[in-house]
Amino acid sequence: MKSILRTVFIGFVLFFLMACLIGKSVTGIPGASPSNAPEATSVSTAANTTTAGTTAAARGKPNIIFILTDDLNADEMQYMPKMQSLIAGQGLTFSNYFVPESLCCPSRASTLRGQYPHNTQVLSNDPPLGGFQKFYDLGEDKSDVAVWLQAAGYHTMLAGKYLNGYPLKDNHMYIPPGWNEWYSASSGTDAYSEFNYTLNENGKEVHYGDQPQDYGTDVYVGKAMDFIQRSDKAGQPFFVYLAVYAPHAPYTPAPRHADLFPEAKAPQTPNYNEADVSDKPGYISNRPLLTRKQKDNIDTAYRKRLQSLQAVDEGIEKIINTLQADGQLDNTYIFFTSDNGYHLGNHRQILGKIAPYEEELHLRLMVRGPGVPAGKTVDNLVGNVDLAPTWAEIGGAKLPDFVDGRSLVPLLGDTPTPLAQWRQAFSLEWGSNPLPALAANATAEPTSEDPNGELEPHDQDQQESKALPASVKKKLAIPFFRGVRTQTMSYVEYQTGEVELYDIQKDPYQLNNLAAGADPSLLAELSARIKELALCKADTCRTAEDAAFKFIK
Ligand SMILES: [Ca+2]
Ligand SMILES: [Ca+2]
Repeated sequence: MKSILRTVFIGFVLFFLMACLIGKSVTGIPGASPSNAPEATSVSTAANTTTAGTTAAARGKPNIIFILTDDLNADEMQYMPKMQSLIAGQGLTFSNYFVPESLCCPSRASTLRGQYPHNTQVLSNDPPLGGFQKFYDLGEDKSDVAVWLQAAGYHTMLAGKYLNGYPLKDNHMYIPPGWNEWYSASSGTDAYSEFNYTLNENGKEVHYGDQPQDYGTDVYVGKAMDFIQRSDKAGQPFFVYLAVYAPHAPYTPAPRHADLFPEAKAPQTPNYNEADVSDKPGYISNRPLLTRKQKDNIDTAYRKRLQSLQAVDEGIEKIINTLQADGQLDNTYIFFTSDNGYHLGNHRQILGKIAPYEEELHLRLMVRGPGVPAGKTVDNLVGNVDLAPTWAEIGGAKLPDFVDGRSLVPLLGDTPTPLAQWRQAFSLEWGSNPLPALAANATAEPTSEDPNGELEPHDQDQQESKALPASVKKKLAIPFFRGVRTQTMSYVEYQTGEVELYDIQKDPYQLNNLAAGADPSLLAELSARIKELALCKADTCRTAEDAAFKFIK
């Protein structure tokens, strides 16, 4: 706790020093409309008098910046003091933001298309269940949020990680439609290490080596800053999709941050190395307690993860300074989140994702922008499927009929939609669609293979699993599941017939699976809702999500 406070404090001090040095308020005016005068006036006194005239109001449409981390969990977001002060502190924190599937490629496909994984059909990182190849084969890149925003007049750019499995094997310089500028690795998985990688930069391959200035996060941030300045000069509204690899394995920090957090240890939450797992499904209850070596590995990973985040945090400040200098800060929405969460010893899992627990699925979304009140929290149930429709509404883009999610614009102002009039249920998913047997066949075998395939560096869970005998490996594989998250409960049905029910308000660490002794009416209601959500499309998703529950007290 002390170290968190210290980090936050240092962040605030640096932030205010910096604000003083550049002689203008970086804090902006919370909730100011683009036409509000004071901020525009203060900006026009700065050196950029040529661009000051091209202010928000004249340009019409607001800019949209999306900053996406990779595998960052909600707890670790505390270690980004600049993000906390410059985005959350100047905007909203969505406390109930979820991803339906805690895995890179499915989450990113859902984000780009506004659809649950069972509708994008991108269900894993690699073919045949998923990967970029599947997204491409299904033609989904021809209609995603980049295409919609570009059609609405936006100058669009992607820097960093796209979908796992990009580039295509037989067309490795392919750039998906909708992107005016493109900076993504043209050489498979090498960008995860942050050094010695090659980018496809708008059709030209550029290699980055092993020098400090080649560090991936810094490079992507630099591309975004350059793009923002050029778009601003051109007088075009812009959409930036900045997807850093941090803090994904192998968790490489920038050299300047490699000595930070020397004492940090993974949070010893009540479910860390859970003592009694007899309530859990087999893939957890068959796990032995963590060994000393595994605990050390988790702590080392945790330190490196926190270190690797610091360049992202600095990048956020640089981008905000760039917007400020261009007079665009008050006309720009900035969204920050992660593609999925991560477990570090929770429920005896080592390091990884996919399982339907809070550490994996329950994230935070931070948003600042025109009219967004500062420093507030919104508790409505929202998720990655809502991002594309939100950006489409902000940008005045036409939304295709296939979208499952909903715009968050009604939640971005001073009077958000009341919880009772909002979504009551969110779908949780992992595995083939439809499931071969959804809670119908207790003997069905878990079929999850190696979900990370070769399309991203393996997490410790996969690495250790590889060395185990096949029979043990099978016991520890996460069976396919469908589930539902409500405001207060999490309910999951596995392909094996196992079920889990948690009261998240009473048991936020999911220590006591209540399924065995639960009210049969409640279980039946939740089970019926899962079946509706698992098969829903567009309007039928929203109907299934919005229906009130009778048996949740
Ligand atoms: Ca990820
Ligand atoms: Ca337990």
